[in-house]
Amino acid sequence: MHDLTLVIPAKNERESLPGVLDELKPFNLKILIILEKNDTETINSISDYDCELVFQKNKGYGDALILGINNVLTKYFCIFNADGSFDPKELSIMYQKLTFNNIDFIFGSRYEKNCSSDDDTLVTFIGNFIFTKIGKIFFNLKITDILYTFIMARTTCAKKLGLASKDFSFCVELPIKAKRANYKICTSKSYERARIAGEKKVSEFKDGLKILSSMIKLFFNLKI
Ligand SMILES: Nc1nc2c(ncn2[C@@H]2O[C@H](COP(=O)(O)OP(=O)(O)OP(=O)(O)O)[C@@H](O)[C@H]2O)c(=O)[nH]1
Ligand SMILES: [Mg+2]
Repeated sequence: MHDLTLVIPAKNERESLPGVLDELKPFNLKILIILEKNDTETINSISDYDCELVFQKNKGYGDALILGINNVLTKYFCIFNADGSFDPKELSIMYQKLTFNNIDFIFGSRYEKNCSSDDDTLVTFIGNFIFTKIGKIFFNLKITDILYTFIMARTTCAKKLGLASKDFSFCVELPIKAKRANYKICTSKSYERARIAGEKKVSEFKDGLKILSSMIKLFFNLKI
């Protein structure tokens, strides 16, 4: 996986990120951590690790991911969380599927057969179900877990999507735009672990409303 870069957005993850990087060491991947310059606790917690830090000029999850993707120099990248919820063992399965079948975007899923999540709440489960259904009905998206955002992709394709969401609307903007651009999409089974420590950054209702509003704008081709 020499041509794969991990894009890791991080916000106040001093308790989790060092453990995530320890677990990733044997895979010897290029790693970009995208965070705010004033997040000194997270920055100090990883000062001994071999990874590149990319500092945000703005704030937000989507802002971090867009900046990260724009800084990727390898053929492929994968969005990877800083909280320990993604299992690095799944990377090689996704990578093989992506390269062998010439896929452009592969979306991890917690809701296919033999998949699960230790991190889901009832609200996130129901929210995700509804947003995934909206994706299917209104955007003809055949993915099974729209909000998970464990995505491995061909870098050139992602850079062409014109992604603009600064917030968690990124989770729906990317798959919708990838589908509209006719890229080759598939899913990969995943098991989401609980975050190692620290606080969840998603505010279920506030971010849920923002995501819904972005989906409506995307449906009507309005600027988000
Ligand atoms: N740079 C940056 N990273 C963020 C921001 N919000 C979230 N993240 C990171 O994005 C990843 C996903 O955020 P989480 O808080 O884990 O979201 P979640 O998986 O829905 O919530 P949990 O149930 O707590 O796992 C984590 O690595 C966060 O540190 C942000 O505003 N800026
Ligand atoms: Mg998480």
